[in-house]
Amino acid sequence: IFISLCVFMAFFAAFADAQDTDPNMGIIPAPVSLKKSPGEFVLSQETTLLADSIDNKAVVFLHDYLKNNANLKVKLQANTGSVTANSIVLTSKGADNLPAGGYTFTITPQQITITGKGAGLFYGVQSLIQLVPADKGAVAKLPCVQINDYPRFGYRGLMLDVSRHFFSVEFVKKYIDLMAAYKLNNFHWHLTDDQGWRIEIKKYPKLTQISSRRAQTVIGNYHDRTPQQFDNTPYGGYYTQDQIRDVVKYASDRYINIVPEIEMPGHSEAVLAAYPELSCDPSLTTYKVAETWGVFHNIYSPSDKTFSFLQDVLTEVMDLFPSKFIHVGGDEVPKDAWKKSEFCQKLIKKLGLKDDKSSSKEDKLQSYFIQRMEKFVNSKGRSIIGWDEILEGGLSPNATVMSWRGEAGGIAAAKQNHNVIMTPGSAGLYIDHAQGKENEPLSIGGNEPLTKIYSYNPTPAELSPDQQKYILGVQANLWTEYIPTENKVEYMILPRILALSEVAWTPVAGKNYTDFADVRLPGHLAWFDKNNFDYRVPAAIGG
Ligand code: TNX
Repeated sequence: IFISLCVFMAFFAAFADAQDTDPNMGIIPAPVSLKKSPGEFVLSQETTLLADSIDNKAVVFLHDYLKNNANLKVKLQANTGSVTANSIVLTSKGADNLPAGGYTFTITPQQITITGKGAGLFYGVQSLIQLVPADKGAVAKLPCVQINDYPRFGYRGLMLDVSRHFFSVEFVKKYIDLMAAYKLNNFHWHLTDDQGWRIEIKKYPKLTQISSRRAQTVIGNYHDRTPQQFDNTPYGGYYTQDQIRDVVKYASDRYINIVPEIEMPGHSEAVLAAYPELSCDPSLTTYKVAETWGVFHNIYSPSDKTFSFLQDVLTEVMDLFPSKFIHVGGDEVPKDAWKKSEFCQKLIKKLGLKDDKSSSKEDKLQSYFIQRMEKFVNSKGRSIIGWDEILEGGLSPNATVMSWRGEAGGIAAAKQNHNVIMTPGSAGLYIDHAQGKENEPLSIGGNEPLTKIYSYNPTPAELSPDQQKYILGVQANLWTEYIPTENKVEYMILPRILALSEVAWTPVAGKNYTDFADVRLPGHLAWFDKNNFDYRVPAAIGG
């Protein structure tokens, strides 16, 4: 009888396994390992939340979430050590050997236990939250499970361009909330560009008085060069330093670092409109905050005036943002203004810069520019990130490269033992591009469906395992030339950032597009519906 019982149980287990239509329990990004067991935990108003410390960020987050989103007011109590039935235990005890950002998460019929330190505990809470149906109230039944989880990459980024179009503090927080829900941890805030400067700098008031406003904006698809028309409407906006501090704290409460970007030496026309003395030709009176898109030829002069301006700006920026990384741009810098400038040519001679096969003397001048800024940033204990053009003319000694023009820049940088963040447009990470071929709202063009971003692997096979260690992580970018509204931001990022989160978090072996898109995603789309988020229905769902 015993043997036949065992055979039956083995058969039953195999059968139950084969029947498991949702092996990741709906969680996005898919955890490293998840084992279900029989039984369930009933979460209700009677459940107690026990924490090492009741003001821990993850604890506060969960308590607030249950109250505000699941209609469950659970008691919050410091854990005195005695095991209590019907409790959620959040603890960092026993978490010392977990990988950075890692957590374990166990549900038994008596107790939910999440073990993790710092961000790890917070990520465990995010996984739990995904199991609690929103607006349930009264009781939620959670199946028993044992999850061990940790991120594949330390840098899991999402960029928002607030220069081309400006977004309110309230909306930026919403963007940050979405990042937190999917365990993304670096918000790259693109704060300056030709079309508008968006951060208050006390020492240079004209940046907010003049550079933050443009007289009008081109309408229609400018990149297609269809006839240009303008909306004849002034447009502007900026964040005060108090608002920035508030957002930094909000993000940090969610274990999200904010990487501020101050563009140099290009994408700086808006600054030159206010401070033409920083340009190569201060006698010109035509500098204005740009009203169209693309690349502009007026750039900073590599003069002492410019360097002291940028150092002053970065000093205030570093006071506001605790981020180890400060992004200094460096992309798309046409060098014709430098070629024409007598001052630049003299400087090139003085520095002994010469054309060679791989770079022009002006490229080398850009490298000099970025290196000088890097020295300053490093002197404050921070590091720079630059777009991959900073490789041209020689990489600054400690710079991290954001590889956007394909992976080539990232590969070259890793081979030079430099840190890299992969964000190649060619892999679907330019989420300002359309999500399908037809019936999409006006966009810069392209066709970057969910499948494409999902299948990206940020560690190029051509790098050795040692070189792959320089790939800190991966990021998607939302440029907003054609994205003037909050709804459209949501539509462009959802659900693509869910695919991004799995690229950044889940080991390659744990990824499965069908499980992601057909099994787990629908529950998240329902959550978007409930919370009134706009999103793109992926083509694969519903036919
Ligand atoms: C290139 S990506 C840019 C941006 C544009 C974007 C449009 C990068 C570093 N620069 O200035 O907004 O293309 O997709």
